Amino acid sequence: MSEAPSTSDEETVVWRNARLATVAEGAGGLGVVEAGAIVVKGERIAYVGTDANLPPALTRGAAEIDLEGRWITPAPVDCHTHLVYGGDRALEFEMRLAGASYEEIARAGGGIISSVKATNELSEDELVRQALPRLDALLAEGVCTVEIKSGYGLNIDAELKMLRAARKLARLRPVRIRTTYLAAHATPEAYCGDNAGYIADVVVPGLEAAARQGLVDAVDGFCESIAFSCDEISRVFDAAERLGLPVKLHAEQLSNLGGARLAASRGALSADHLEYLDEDGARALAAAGTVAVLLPGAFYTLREKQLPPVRALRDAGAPIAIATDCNPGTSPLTSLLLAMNMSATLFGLNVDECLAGVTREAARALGLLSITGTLEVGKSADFAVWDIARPAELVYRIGFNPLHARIFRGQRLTP
Ligand code: DI6
Ligand code: FE
Repeated sequence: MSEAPSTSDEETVVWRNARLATVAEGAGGLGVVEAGAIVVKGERIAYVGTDANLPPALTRGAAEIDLEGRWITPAPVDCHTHLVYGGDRALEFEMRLAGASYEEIARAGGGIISSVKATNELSEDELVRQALPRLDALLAEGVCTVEIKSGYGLNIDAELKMLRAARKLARLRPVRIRTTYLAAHATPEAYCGDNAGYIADVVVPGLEAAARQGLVDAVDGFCESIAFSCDEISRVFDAAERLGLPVKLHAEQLSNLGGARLAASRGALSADHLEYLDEDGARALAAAGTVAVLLPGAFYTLREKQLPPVRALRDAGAPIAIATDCNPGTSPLTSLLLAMNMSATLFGLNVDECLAGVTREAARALGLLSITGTLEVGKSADFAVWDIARPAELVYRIGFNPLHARIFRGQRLTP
């Protein structure tokens, strides 16, 4: 995958007197460079290293920005969101706090079906309008790349509408958006539990339409006893394969159906949630290079007790990413900083794993590692400048945003 190349007459900017966490693979830990500098030529990174070694040929006539010792990291990537949806579920939350059960809430019109109703009722423009504040919250923390799923339409027109709304966000804000088709999220009530019928009538033809219209970058499904079985998801993955689209999967969130193994066997980009993953599953992910995406916002909101098997993932050598899972039901979270803190405090990830999890590994989970996710020459100049004394502060604080500047494709943007 490539983006427009830089041309030689483009503006050059030198960001100097900075401390860098390059997060480059093989650099060891966070790839820290003290007294560092980054040279940006047009949209791309042309140099990453020490201030002292800056090549004069690169910096002649360049604009200079003194960062006074601030830290630069790769721009965070939110690799799993359901950011586009209609309405909210605050009332349902309130009912739950008052002691209502899920059944009672569903009978009162709550649950995922209420988000489907609200999403179907809105126009594309209204969906965009409701999604913008959530996107802006992510961007305010330096995020430059966001994955957005469909999955609250559950009919072909509404799924396509969600994907168009997600793509439109990238025309309204300086951000890279990747869209994922998730019609296999729930089966609409009218199908009375006929998952196979829904997949044949809606999920597969909708995917073909989305691919024809160039609206989709990847295909996802919800593999769970309350959603779709491995066999049913396989039909969706077959269609993705025919269309040449990469796959990913919500797997092992509430039980172990072997979804992660299925995802790995299909060379999936990622398997997400994974609280109930077993050691075999962790080894399968590692062997396939499928990224394990942890979603602490859903774990927290659902007051889950089953922790994702972080040690098994580490031992197997599986790549681990972190995302918000921003959605109206189980993770109304729009902060990757908080997701990092939760991953450390709830799941036991260390600082290096947290920071790599929202940058390098999140980019890998989207198939974008050649473009973004680390500070390396040739990549898109997507980075965040922070008012911090050490990277641990990004993980340690709760509800505090130390962003100084967000740089997307070489453009400095106000937070
Ligand atoms: N995993 C979840 O927890 C949700 N979707 C998913 O794939 C729930 C979505 C919702 O309740 O709106
Ligand atoms: Fe999700």
